[in-house]
Amino acid sequence: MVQNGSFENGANPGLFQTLDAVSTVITGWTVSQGSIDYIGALWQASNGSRSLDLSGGNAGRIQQTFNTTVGGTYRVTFDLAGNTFTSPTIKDMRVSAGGSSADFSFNTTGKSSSNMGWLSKSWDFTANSTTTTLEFISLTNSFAGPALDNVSVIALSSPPPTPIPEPSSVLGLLSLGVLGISSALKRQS
Ligand SMILES: [Ca+2]
Repeated sequence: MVQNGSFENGANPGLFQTLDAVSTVITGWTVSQGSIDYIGALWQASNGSRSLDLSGGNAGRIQQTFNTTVGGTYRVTFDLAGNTFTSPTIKDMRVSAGGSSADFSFNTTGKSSSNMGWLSKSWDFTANSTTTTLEFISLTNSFAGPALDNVSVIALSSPPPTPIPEPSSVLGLLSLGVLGISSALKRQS
């Protein structure tokens, strides 16, 4: 449901490129607040060859909007690590969609640019609109923030459909109708 969730498509960032709000350099995504770093060769991605540092020069935010079903439940999965070049050691971030959010953190102790220690995270939300904006927000106001890659969204369930009669009960109704007609015919005769 998410376009370019691995951030592989967009102008080549080289080592890395800092993108300020409101950048749309990364296909499908908008840097909507602060700044982020679009990471190329600077460190090991979890998927493909590009990823993000959600803190560019300061705490940044990226977002993407997609179609959803009101009342449907969705699972966001993503890979989380952190920029190991400088403090803080613990990188904090927030994921938000459908009017709710969850916070995640990553401890960079013992990690490096060639051993990022990417962890898979997931979070579920219920859509409250026919379009939903998914946001990843850095809570680390530094130039070394949480690292993000490999975002995907899947639908877990749709809201209950309008009840329709089961085939068996349709047959039941039909047979009742037949009985009604035949008894009416009997009464006539
Ligand atoms: Ca990637």
